[in-house]
Amino acid sequence: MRIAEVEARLKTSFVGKPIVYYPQVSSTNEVAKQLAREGAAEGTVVLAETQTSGHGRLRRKWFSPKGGLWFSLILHPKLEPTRLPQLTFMTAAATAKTIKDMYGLKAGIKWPNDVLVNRRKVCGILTEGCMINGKVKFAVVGVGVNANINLEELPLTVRKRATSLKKELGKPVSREELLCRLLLRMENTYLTLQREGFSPILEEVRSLSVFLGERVKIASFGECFVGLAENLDSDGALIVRLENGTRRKVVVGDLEVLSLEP
Ligand code: BT5
Repeated sequence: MRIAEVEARLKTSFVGKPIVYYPQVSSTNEVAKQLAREGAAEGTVVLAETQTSGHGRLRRKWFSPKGGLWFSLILHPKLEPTRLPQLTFMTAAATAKTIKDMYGLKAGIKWPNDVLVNRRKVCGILTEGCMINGKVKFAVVGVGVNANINLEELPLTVRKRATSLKKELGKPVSREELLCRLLLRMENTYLTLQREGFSPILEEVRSLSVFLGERVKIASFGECFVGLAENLDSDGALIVRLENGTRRKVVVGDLEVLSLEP
């Protein structure tokens, strides 16, 4: 990554100021949390070429070979702790829109934290918060975009459901340009969230969704069930209509869109 080029082209007012760059780290989220504890400013981005222990939710492994865009953004949001998932939705919307606009690819959001292109995962998002006395002291939003990675570097089970921008376009992308555009979109979406609340973001997520109106399988707290993904409630929880007609609200879980399975 040519950081000087990114710094020269970045049009944000605070996101990506500064970008703290490493050839390799354990996880950009871990480094960002440490910097935030030490007082790093809102907007600081930690970016690495590779991660040795990149992770997803529930400490699942996030494979981070060379060629990807692996970064974490430090924020100081005015949000109740239970509303932190709004940062994930905001980032998913920003990423899907950036990919659509820049490359004309059909990018969509799969609840709660994936961006898909052609039914396969191109990006995963992990938001972590640090709470003090019931208030959010800071949040770290980790973003992993399979920009130019070789899919052969992912294990077979992961590869089946994954893609990269390079694979979809048949040629590599400029990661510098992608990062500049994505950070600008994240900043604008974050400012919208802070000024106007979650509803404009929710509308974007709904319009970019690949799961609403679909038959889905949900895994939540060790339980599995199938139903129709009917809607998102005002907090982003998923409303599923079960096959017996009752509705269920899912706040945390994994979703498979049955009709979209690659
Ligand atoms: C996520 O978790 O999708 C969140 C991933 C966040 C990664 C970023 S990279 C920068 C920052 N630093 C970190 O340490 N993390 C963040 P989850 O929904 O739990 O999905 C994890 C699952 O995605 C794994 O169990 C695999 O099945 C799959 N997976 C792992 N690596 C992948 C990759 N490179 N591309 C597509 N899928 C992958």
